[in-house]
Parts: sequence; structure tokens; C-alpha cells
Amino acid sequence: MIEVAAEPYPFKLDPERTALVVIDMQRDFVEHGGFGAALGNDVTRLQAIIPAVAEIIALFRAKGWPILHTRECHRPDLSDCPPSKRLRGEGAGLRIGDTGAMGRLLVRGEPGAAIIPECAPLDGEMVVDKPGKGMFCNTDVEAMLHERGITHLVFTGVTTEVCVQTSMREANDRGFECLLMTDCTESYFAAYKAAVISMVTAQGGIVGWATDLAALSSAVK
Ligand code: TIU
Repeated sequence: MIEVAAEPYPFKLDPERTALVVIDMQRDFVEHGGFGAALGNDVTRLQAIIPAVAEIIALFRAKGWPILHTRECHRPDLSDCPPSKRLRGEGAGLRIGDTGAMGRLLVRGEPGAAIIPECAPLDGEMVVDKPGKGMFCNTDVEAMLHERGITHLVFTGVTTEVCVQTSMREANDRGFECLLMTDCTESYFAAYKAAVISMVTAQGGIVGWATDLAALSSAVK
């Protein structure tokens, strides 16, 4: 076991059983003209973490440790997008499935649904399209992780309080040991990111641990 300095106490990382999870680093959330922008958000906040996410991906690749990339997106016929999700946001701009500057918003195969080049998966890495906020909902993620013997997950990506937190909570309930990387995740709302970090680590790590890239890098060197 490798001990990583973390909140609320050191995280014991099993180098044989740990995967990096990169949540939804897609053009639709990070770039102008996508789904995140259509909701009225300042996407430049998310762009700030791109170098850190690229760095942790490189670290896991150098170690030969597994990486799971997720994309939030739907089938072109939207059969996996419940009306409650598609129609959410009275008065908002474009909706899921509508055509924007990067193709149809949050639809599989469209330019906006692609992972940004800086974080693009390599052949052999796990890539999962998920129709929900959480990565276990209506996906094969649980089977994929169990098949590889993975018990520990290191969480990165966007946005902290929506898809990252939901996925981390789902993983925690399924028995995975979860570590949130504070400088490799971002929200459109600074206060929500800070709240997630405190709420997951409170009560003795009720949902898991949190640390930063410097602490992880020095521990695994
Ligand atoms: N809106 C928002 O903050 N996030 C999402 O809709 N999806 C993800 O977090 N990926």
C-alpha cells in the first residue's frame, strides 16, 4: 500500500488495484458553444484545470495503471434521455439534442461530446458513455472495474458537484475506496466545489478522501 497525504487522514492506495477516473472532460462542458455554456455558465473556470488533468493522466500512464474516461451523452434518438432531463431548465437556451456550435448537445458522436484533445483517451483505456450524472447509472462501469480487480478510484474531471460527486457517491456505496483530486476537478461555482470537498471528507471521510496532485505525485514516485 502507498500512503498518500490526504484529508481527513492518509489514503492507502493499492497500486495493483487503483484506477484513475476522468469524468466528462468533454468539449460540451469546457468549451464555448457547448452544453455548459448553453446553461449560462462561464466555461473558462473549467479550462483552468486542463493542465492538471493532463498531468495526472500522464502519471497513471507512466505507472501503467488503468484509466477510465467517461462522457455524458445520449443516443441520437434520445431514447436514453428521460424527458425530465431533456426539458429541465425553464427559460434556458438550447437543450440536450438541440443543434449548437459543436453539433447536437450531449449527443454521442457529435463534436461537442468528444473529450478535449489534452485529455483524449489512448487505445486500451476504458471509455464509457453515460446517460446520467453518475457513472454507474445504466452503464457497464461496475462490471468493467470488477473484471479488472479495481477497488480504489481516484476522481478527476467536471463538474465537481454534479457528475464527479454523483459518481464518487455511487462508487462509495458500491464499496470502492475513493480519493478526490482537488486540483484536477472544477465547478462552474467555486463555492460548490469547496462544499463538495468538505462534505465528502467530513465525518471521518463519510464519502472518501481528498488530496492534490503534488501530494499524490510525491507519494507514488
Ligand atoms: N451542469 C453541470 O454542472 N454538469 C453537468 O451537467 N454534467 C457534468 O457535471 N458532467
